[in-house]
Amino acid sequence: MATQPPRMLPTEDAHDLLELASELADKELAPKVDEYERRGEFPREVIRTIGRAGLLGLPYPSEYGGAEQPYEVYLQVLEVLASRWLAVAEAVSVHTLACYPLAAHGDDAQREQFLSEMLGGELLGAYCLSEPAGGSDAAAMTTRGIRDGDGYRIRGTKAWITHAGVADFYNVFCRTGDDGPAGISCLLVDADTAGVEPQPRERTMGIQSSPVAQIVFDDAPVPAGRLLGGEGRGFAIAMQALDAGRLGIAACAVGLAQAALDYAVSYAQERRQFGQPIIDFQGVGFLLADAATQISAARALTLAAARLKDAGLPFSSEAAKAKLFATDMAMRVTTDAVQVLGGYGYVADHPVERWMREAKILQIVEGTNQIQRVVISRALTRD
Ligand code: COS
Repeated sequence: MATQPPRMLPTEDAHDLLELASELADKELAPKVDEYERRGEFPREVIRTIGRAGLLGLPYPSEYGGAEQPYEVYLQVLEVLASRWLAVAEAVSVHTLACYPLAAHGDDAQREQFLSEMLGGELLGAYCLSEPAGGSDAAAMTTRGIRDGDGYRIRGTKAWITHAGVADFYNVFCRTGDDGPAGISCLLVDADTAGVEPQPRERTMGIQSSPVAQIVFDDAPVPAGRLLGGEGRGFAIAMQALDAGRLGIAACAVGLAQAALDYAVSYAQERRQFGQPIIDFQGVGFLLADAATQISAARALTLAAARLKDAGLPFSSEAAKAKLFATDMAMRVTTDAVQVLGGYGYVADHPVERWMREAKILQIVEGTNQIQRVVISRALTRD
């Protein structure tokens, strides 16, 4: 595509994976997105297909059915999926986030038991951190994991849970002690546990095919063997998972913006006013040039952060910068794409109005862009 620079991928394998993802996105995602979004139906079968194609466990160890790919490769696959169907790419990103606590902090027995099915997409995951009274101040959570015999009972309400009601397992961050972040633990909970009660779906502005709801935990019993990483380790696990997850959101933003640019460019080449294609007016051509530049910058920032992660170097602040920049960029680019189409951009006959609505959530999920600035500014003053 002329609107996109050539990709640099580290291996032949990565090239093949990206090709596979593009084919799958064209064949399985693009033809279905409108209908599923209109009906607000979660495409569970599509996610299974992505799993069977080996694209759900890309950054995880091959020992457990992952593809052991560098994060920079996983993110480029995510970008391609997002350019066809944001909700599906977000589902892959959230699932990848939900696999992190077990993959990185579970013991061998725990990994043995669940990880392969998670990475193969047979089990879909969700991540329960936020609560109705607070999402940004994650350490202020009040949901409790109360010691009960050999295990725990979870009591409280989690909010904004993507995949609520359709997930097979939930990572639940809850309070097993009173001492601030150090009192938080992470429990892996089966969705069909008694007392796990997904509430009615939120009526969202966009990505209607992605179910989001509160989950009430009404003394839900969880065996001690479902504690990941030890008591009191939950907050650090949650933050590490989010560092990586924020890069996933950045990649989704890049894919969404790329789709909007591609659409706006072809429209502007065809649409004629005053005797010429509107792209030949500098007002339109320069706007699209700025969009292309911003997309390239966001992609470069995202992949640079991923390469730090792949090299085992600290990347938290760079991930926050990528999430902040890429999602603000996607909001601007999708809004401009609507403007390029004029009145046609405002009606549902074209996808740009949907993309503009979808971009908004990316500025909010996995830490609002204000929280990204908190992470970045604190890093500026840290040794
Ligand atoms: N990786 C590992 N550990 C981390 C970490 C990270 N990225 N960030 C913080 N921690 C650790 C700290 O080192 C500290 O541990 P010690 O007390 O042992 O030193 C502990 O966690 C508490 O850290 P901090 O004091 O920075 O916590 P705060 O309560 O100030 O919160 C922010 C920090 C605001 C960054 C955090 O609450 C946050 O990210 N909020 C947004 C949550 C979010 O993204 N929600 C979206 C929900 S998922 S859709």
